[in-house]
Amino acid sequence: ALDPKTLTVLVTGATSGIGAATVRRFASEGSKVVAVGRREDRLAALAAEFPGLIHPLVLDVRDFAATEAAFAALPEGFNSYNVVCANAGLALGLEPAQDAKIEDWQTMIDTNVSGLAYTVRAALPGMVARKEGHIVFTGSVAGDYPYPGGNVYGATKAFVKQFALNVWADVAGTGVRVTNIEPGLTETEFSVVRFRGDDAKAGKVYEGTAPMTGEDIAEQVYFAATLPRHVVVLRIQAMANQQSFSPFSIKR
Ligand code: NDP
Ligand code: 8X3
Repeated sequence: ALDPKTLTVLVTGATSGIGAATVRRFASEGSKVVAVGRREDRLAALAAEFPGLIHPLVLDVRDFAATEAAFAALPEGFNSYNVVCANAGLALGLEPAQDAKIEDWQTMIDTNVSGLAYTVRAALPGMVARKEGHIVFTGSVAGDYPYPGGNVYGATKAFVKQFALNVWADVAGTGVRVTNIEPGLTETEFSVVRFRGDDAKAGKVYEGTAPMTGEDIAEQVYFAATLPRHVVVLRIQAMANQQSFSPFSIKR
């Protein structure tokens, strides 16, 4: 396996959930981490946990010009990142398509599709030039399996899945690797965001079951990113032990 101390990991969506756990997983092994998110106070608190190892980067991934400029301006010691976790994303609402708010759809597309593509486009040339890198996407089981109310959210994650494979088609042989991590039920701030701060409603999603945690997913990211360089895991899909599929529904 790769020595984690040789890794510089850029993580988008580092202020919470899977991204924050990923930052901690790598930093606790001595990797350097560029931690990206919009909430500055969260990034500062995270950086204080691992003095000298974390570079906080306040950034909205929906802004390509800002993303490209910020990555190009990273300081010595953090500018030769060789793992990029394109993780920032969100679901908004669970209404059927005919009732969903168009603003919510726009925000999900802007973040999960455009923002993710911007992150890759801004980070990729440097890694290809350095002949060493790894893009680890956070997709979702929602990119494979439909569910009522999943409409645009699931479609953005289907984009992530195909985009990951298409990026791999381009970078195979350059020294850059690609992995799409596709989690199922994971308790983070995901549902609080989806239900606009309604903690009780968010809590019900995980009630009476044992969801995965951000740490569980970070472990999968860490596994894929520390494999020897001749190994590429293209996809990892994981569900909570008590999660499965629904049968087809027949309307009568
Ligand atoms: P959280 O809400 O806990 O974390 C989401 C992160 O994304 C936050 O750090 C947030 O930071 C960041 N983010 C959102 N919008 C932007 C933006 N415009 N610019 C920069 N950062 C942004 O949820 P999760 O940890 O669960 O979500 C992480 C990823 O995992 C998402 O892509 C999600 O779709 C995916 N996922 C989650 C699953 C789950 O069940 N929890 C299952 C499968 C996939 P800030 O607000 O500070 O900018
Ligand atoms: C998040 C998982 O099943 O809530 O991507 O859509 S799910």
